[in-house]
Parts: sequence; structure tokens; C-alpha cells
Amino acid sequence: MYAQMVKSEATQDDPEALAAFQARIDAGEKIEPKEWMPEGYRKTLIRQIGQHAHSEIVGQLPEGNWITRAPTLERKAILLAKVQDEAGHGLYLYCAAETLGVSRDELTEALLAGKMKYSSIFNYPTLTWADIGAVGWLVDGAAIMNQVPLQRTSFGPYSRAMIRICKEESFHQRQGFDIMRKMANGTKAQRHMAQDALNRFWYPSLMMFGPSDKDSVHSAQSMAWKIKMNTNDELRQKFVDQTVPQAEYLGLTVPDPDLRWNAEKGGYDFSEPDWTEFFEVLKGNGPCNAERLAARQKAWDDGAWVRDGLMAHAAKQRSAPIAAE
Ligand code: FAQ
Repeated sequence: MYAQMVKSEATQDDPEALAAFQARIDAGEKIEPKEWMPEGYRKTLIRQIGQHAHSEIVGQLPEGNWITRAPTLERKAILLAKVQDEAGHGLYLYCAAETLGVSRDELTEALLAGKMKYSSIFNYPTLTWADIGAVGWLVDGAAIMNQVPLQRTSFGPYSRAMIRICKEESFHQRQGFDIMRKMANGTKAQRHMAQDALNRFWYPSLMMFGPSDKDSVHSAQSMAWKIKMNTNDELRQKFVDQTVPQAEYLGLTVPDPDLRWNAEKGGYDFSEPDWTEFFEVLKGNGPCNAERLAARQKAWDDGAWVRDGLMAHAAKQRSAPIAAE
């Protein structure tokens, strides 16, 4: 109890508090919002959780684009449910970030001002129905690879949000694989569409894990704090090892002439994505950056009257006399 008090009153550079905090992380304890934490830990979490939340919300756009054009009623219902799930994931994550003292409005404003990022993958277009299969199979597949370890992340609200999100993500991945299976076993034109989708989404999916470890600025500190559980390259390798046999099962070719099984390391050797393209996309120069941000800006502007109405209602409630018991 006394130790807890000391911690909550500790200044940011107090070496004892920092050591005690690190000891809690190393022991696998969860850090809860009202407990003392280093400012860097709080800021890193806001950045990562906020970016993750924005990704879930922006990630609805490439798939939402296909809801009205899904080939059957069943596919439409499934896609609609998936896109709604992504909205839910965004909301859990915004709530987790809010426990760190930042509001959803502030996070959205930072996104719209270009001060916060969202995943690079959502700056690529979904041109055909097979792309919706590729998004579920590869993009949700990469998201799960990254998010399953995050269920054990050190910050309680983030870890709990991840447990729920991962359950839904596995349904998403399977629905994508099911679309690919149908297309890959369909007509010649459908097989061509499936291969074309894999060709276009393979490297952008590998980029989702972030830059190679040598260029990852946050990994070392984030891993020490268990905000991240693996390096970017470790997860990318696991993703390739899991996905290549799935592509083979579909009868599709991974668009990498240098892809080889390496028995010694027990994994595939593969070509790195084009990192120049990755950093260009991060700078806002991807194929759909402007369109995605314009869609978010429009949603924000269109929703202003709802936010104003809710604030006015809350103010009225606060000033109303308390009803007699
Ligand atoms: N895109 O030092 P690192 C989903 C930035 S959810 C954009 O390695 P870190 C569900 C990074 O922010 C997908 N930016 O960074 C779904 C940093 O810049 P900053 C989202 C990226 O944070 C499916 C700089 O590069 N998932 O898909 C990217 O340690 C289908 C240096 O990089 C998460 O957010 C990128 N790909 O590692 C929804 C998971 N990679 O901030 C709809 C949680 C790196 O200093 C449909 N996040 N950057 O300006 C993480 O695990 C980590 O944040 C990483 C990046 C691994 C993404």
C-alpha cells in the first residue's frame, strides 16, 4: 500500500519508481490506467493504440466499397458483418486510449491534421471482388499475426481489447480465405482475378508489420515495456511461413521469384518489400491516401451536429435540478 502511494506520487525521473515499474512489467503484471507509469510508456501507448484504432476505422473503407457489389446475398451479409466488426474494434481501441487521458476527438483531430498515422495497407485500392478475399486472407491474416501476441501486452485495457478483437479477426480471415478458395477454383477469369489480387496485396501485406528491424525506431523500448511482444521481422517471417502453404493449397503463386524454403532456419527466405514505396505511403503519397483522409474528414464534418446535440443534451442534464428521490 505504502509502496503504491510512493509510486503514484513519484516524479517521472525517479529511478526507484522507474525500476519498480520495469520490475512489474518483467513479472508479467498488467498496468492499469490509474497506476503510475512513465510518461514515455503512456505516450507510446497512445500512439500505438490510437494508430491501431484509426486503422480499424479507415480499414472499413476499402471493404465498405464492395458491400453493394458483393456477388450474393450471403456474401453481402457476411461482408456487412465484418465491416461492422471493424467499427467495433475501432471503438474498443479508442476507449482503451481514452483511459490514458486522451479523448477520441483529440485522436481524430490528430489523424485529420496528419499528425497520426493509420496502417499503410489501407492506402491501396480494392479493384475487384477477389481483392475482398485477399484483404480477409492476407490483411486480416497479418493483423492476427500481430495482434495475438498483443493479447499479452502489459497495458490492461489494450490487452483485454485485443482478446475480443482476435476472436473476431479469425472469422474475418476465414471468410477471406473462403472467397479466395471459391475464386481460385472457379472459371479461368476468376482464377486470374484471385492471382491478380495476391500479386497486388502480397508486398503491401508484408509492409503491415512495419519497417525492417534495423529501421524500427520504437521496437527496442516498446518490447522492453511489453507494448510490443515481437519485432517486426519476426512477425513478418511467421506470416510468410504460415501463408505460403495456404497459397499453394489455393494453387496460386506468391509473386516472389526468390521465395525458397530454407531448411536450416526452418522458414522461407523471401524478398523484402520495396521500402521506398512504404515510406512514400507513410508520407501520404500512396494510391488512396488523399481519398481515405477525405472520407474521414467528411464523416467528421457530417457528424458535427450529432456531437453538438449530445454536448447540448449533456449540458442541459447537468444544469437540470436533481429530481426528488
Ligand atoms: N503503417 O518503429 P516502428 C487491421 C510507422 S489493424 C503505417 O517499427 P512501431 C485490422 C510507425 O508508426 C492494422 N505506419 O513502429 C483490419 C512509426 O512511425 P511514428 C493495424 C507504420 O509502432 C483488417 C514508424 O513507422 N495494426 O489491419 C507502419 O514500433 C482488415 C517506425 O516504425 C496495428 O496498429 C504501417 N504498417 O511498430 C481492419 C497493430 N509500420 O508513429 C480492417 C498495433 C510502422 O513514430 C480490415 N501496432 N509504421 O510516426 C503495432 O503493432 C505497431 O505499431 C507496428 C509498428 C508493428 C504497426
